[in-house]
Amino acid sequence: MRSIARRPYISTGGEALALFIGLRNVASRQLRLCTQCRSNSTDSKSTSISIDGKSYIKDTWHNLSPSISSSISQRLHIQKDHPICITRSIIESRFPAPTYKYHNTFFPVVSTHQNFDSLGFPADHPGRSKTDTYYVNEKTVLRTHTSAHQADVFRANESEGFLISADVYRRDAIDRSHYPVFHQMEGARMWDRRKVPNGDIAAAVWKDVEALPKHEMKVEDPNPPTHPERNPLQEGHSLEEAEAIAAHLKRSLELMVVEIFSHAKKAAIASSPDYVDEPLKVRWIEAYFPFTSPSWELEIFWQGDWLEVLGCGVVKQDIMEKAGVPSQLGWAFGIGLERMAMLLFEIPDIRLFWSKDERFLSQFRGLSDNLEGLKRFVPFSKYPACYKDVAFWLRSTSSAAGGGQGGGQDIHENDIMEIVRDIGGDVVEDVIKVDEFTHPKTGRKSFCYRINYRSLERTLTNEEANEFHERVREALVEKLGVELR
Ligand code: FA5
Ligand code: MG
Repeated sequence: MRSIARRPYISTGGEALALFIGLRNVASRQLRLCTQCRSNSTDSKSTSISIDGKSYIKDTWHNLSPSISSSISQRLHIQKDHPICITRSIIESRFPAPTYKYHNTFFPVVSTHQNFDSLGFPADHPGRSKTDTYYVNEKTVLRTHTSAHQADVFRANESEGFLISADVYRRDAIDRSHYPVFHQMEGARMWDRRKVPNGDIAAAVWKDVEALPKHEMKVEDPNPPTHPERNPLQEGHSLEEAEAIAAHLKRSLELMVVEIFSHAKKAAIASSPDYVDEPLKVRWIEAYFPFTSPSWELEIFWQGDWLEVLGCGVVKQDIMEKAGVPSQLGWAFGIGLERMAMLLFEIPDIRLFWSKDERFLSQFRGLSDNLEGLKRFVPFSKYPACYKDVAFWLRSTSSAAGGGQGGGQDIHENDIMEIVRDIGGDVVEDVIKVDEFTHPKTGRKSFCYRINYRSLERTLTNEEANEFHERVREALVEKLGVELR
């Protein structure tokens, strides 16, 4: 377990997905019960759904819960003075226009082609499963990452580089650094063989690396730039090209981290003048994505553990070819904006980003216009936790939390998480499996989950927690057919 994003996660389906496409942070998230569902509407009987004024036909693939539908399009990344918006603009400052063109308003509903096929996900890739992705219908999803727009922006070919910030959606488990709606920033930078002097990409990229500022931050990077099995060089790229592109990518992202932490340090000093700076620990690790090779993730040591903040790599050349720009080579990355904002402001819980509480929002007011006033977040209070367990038998043929392998009933842990989310909303802090048992004679499986009910805004009474918990128990029986113990 290398980061808080990698707590033990027992869904084998999820883990397979996670390891394969780099969506390794399959711990958890949950939903607020939204009070401002204006235009997005769905009900289980209706045959269509309206999302931000656009109508979509529902089919058997449709799996948007009412709470996820109602949370679409809040676009925290463009809400002035919101910490996600402030974090976005600090990162953008390291990727200046006109080299980088900014795209901040792409629509969240995309085709499965955009989200998966255009990026080379195989047809049977677990990332496409209904347990991990929100489907509007068979061919349409809520984007699970900003990479869904990569190919289109490469095809438009309007700039040497770009940044795409947007809300993204994933079905997942529940904890403090995961949420079913979060924000990512995609970045890319290309060099064109036909435009660089003598067609020498490596030389042109190194020249651009030299033009980037240097930094003093210590970075662990123990692996070679490419590795034949673990992190292969692409056919058609020379080692010199890949090394130069990797150097530009890593330096650019390290400078982004330095920028965030220089603001974080100023904020810490503004909050407590006797603050003692601790050296920042940052490391590159090898990764895998179907659309980059070689690939890496960047982790930052935070609050006693490694936190993964981004994935990146050298863009697969067939993506450029299919986008009609075969002579271009370059890099791409995808950053979790919540994660960076948590580091910047010391925000302890990802649910807070959705808070409408003045005690939260007022702490960031004015910052979009003047970053000088940036301070660390002051938690308003830590309200008591209320733990409740639910234990149940699966139907005898089922294989719970196994993504469906083993035959029989199809229960995936994400289905359990979604039931809890839909009932408890932001009152649930986390959900963990605390026990698993197979009956020695019947072979029947039993699970016990511990749900932590804790509001960020007030003390929850035991009666209220009991009421949520009772509804969770009933829904587990009704929707998953389990037998309570
Ligand atoms: C991706 O989504 C890739 N599209 C990133 C990428 C882009 C790779 C371009 C290569 C080239 P991943 O699933 O690891 O990768 O997510 C990227 C980041 O999003 C993570 O490092 C993390 O910071 C953030 N993230 C992922 N899941 C969650 C979540 N549930 N809640 C909050 N942040 C999350
Ligand atoms: Mg990842």
